[in-house]
Amino acid sequence: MARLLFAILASVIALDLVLAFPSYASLAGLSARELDEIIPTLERRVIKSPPGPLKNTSAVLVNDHLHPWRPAGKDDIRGPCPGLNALASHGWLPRNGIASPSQIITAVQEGFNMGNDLALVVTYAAHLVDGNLLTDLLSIGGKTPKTGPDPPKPAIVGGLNTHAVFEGDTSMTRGDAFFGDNHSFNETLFDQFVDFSNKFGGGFYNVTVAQELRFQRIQQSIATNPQFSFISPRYFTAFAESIFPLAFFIDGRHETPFQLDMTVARGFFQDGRMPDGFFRSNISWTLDKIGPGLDVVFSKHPIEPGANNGTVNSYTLDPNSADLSNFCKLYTDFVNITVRGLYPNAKGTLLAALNKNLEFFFEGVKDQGCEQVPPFV
Ligand code: HEM
Ligand SMILES: *[C@@H]1O[C@H](CO)[C@@H](O)[C@H](O)[C@H]1NC(C)=O
Ligand SMILES: *[C@@H]1O[C@H](CO)[C@@H](O)[C@H](O)[C@H]1NC(C)=O
Ligand SMILES: *[C@@H]1O[C@H](CO)[C@@H](O)[C@H](O)[C@H]1NC(C)=O
Ligand SMILES: *[C@@H]1O[C@H](CO)[C@@H](O)[C@H](O)[C@H]1NC(C)=O
Ligand SMILES: *[C@@H]1O[C@H](CO)[C@@H](O)[C@H](O)[C@H]1NC(C)=O
Ligand SMILES: *[C@@H]1O[C@H](CO)[C@@H](O)[C@H](O)[C@H]1NC(C)=O
Ligand SMILES: CC(=O)N[C@H]1CO[C@H](CO)[C@@H](O)[C@@H]1O
Repeated sequence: MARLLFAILASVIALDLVLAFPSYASLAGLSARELDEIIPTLERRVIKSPPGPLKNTSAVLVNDHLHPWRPAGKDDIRGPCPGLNALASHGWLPRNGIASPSQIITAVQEGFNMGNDLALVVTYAAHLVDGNLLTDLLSIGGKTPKTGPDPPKPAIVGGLNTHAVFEGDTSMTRGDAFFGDNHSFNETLFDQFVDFSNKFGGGFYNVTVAQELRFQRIQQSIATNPQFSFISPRYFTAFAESIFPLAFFIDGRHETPFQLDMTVARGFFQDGRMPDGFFRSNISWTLDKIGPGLDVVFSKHPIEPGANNGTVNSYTLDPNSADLSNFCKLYTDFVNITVRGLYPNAKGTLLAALNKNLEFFFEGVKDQGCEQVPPFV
């Protein structure tokens, strides 16, 4: 009797999980049984191939009458990325913050002039770990709106959230996950961004500030976060995100490029808001254009991949992690270790969707001379 009751209870709980499963939540890390229960409830969508590069990469007005800023509504999702938050708050992405990879690639190209290869790499990397490969949807944030009964079940996490995979430590304006909130704009950290811009950039964020602030944030994480992790892929994205404000948040008609004004910076970081009359960059920021920027930020204070070992001030190098001198290892390890580790139980339609997305991800890196990892079987 007790067993029967238990079985009924267990299936009720499982049903709850299924009913509450949002269409954009990731299937990564689920057991074979959970996958069997959830997959049939999802409305599968045709996986669209990503768009190609922009035909015309000139600076154009992107804060235009079709794309006015509006604050996020109460059910709209926003997350740790000020670039994607801005695209959603200006309607270049669906304002609810849930989009397909193709929509994201179109939006980052048209809205900010991100190059096609960089857009493919970043978007599919995020989708493979944080998106739903069957519904072809990804949320740009971490919060799952309350669905189902009250009190809500523990939130099923969707969005840019898998810690140390994409979302990661040592952000400029967001705290480390160890301290609780890794998504929200943090005023104390932004004050430091301003201080450093005053001290090293004459009141602007420039390459010198990027170098010093990146190092400062790493030192702070080493000194305060016992679980600080700074290995690939986060290692790469942290350096890239130090350059992104200079590439993407500066008006494309600017006479003196690579100097970001503090009011403009606050608009983007805090509110996902482009300045009035904002023109996107007039440079198509491909991997080859952005890559040297990462090296420049690194070169001032070279610090190799590593992690604290459970106590603060214990940063230990990790020779197994890809570093800036080995971009293809970033790709290969991401596929062979990270993605494979998240989907040990993929079969059937999920396996097919996984391989299709891995193919699109490879499209982004193939010009870097990387060898394609064979499809999963
Ligand atoms: C193409 C798809 C993109 C994805 C999937 C993506 C994802 C992310 C994620 C997950 C983070 C948080 C990392 C962390 O701190 O934990 C982040 C940070 C950041 N992203 Fe994006 N991003 C994308 C495009 C962009 C674009 C187009 C811009 C600029 C217009 C941008 C600018 C930034 C900046 C500046 C940060 C650093 C925030 C900080 O350190 O405080 N991103 N992005
Ligand atoms: C590209 O777009 C810019 C800005 O809209 C425009 O002035 C220019 O004529 C376009 N170039 C071509 C070749 O269409
Ligand atoms: C913001 O970051 C500072 C410095 O890391 C931290 O002390 C503070 O608790 C954070 N504030 C919030 C609201 O999370
Ligand atoms: C950043 O600005 C400061 C102050 O004007 C200047 O000394 C420094 O050379 C600038 N850095 C770069 C890379 O231009
Ligand atoms: C972008 O605009 C700047 C400033 O007007 C100009 O010097 C530069 O040549 C332009 N770059 C491209 C690729 O059009
Ligand atoms: C962590 O690193 C510190 C400093 O290098 C060392 O003293 C400590 O023994 C290490 N702890 C572990 C658990 O490895
Ligand atoms: C990645 O995994 C595939 C399949 O297991 C294997 O053939 C390949 O050698 C691996 N590549 C690397 C660089 O580890
Ligand atoms: C890994 C981790 O701690 N993720 C957290 C990041 O911040 C969001 C929003 O506060 C949380 O929901 C996640 O759990």
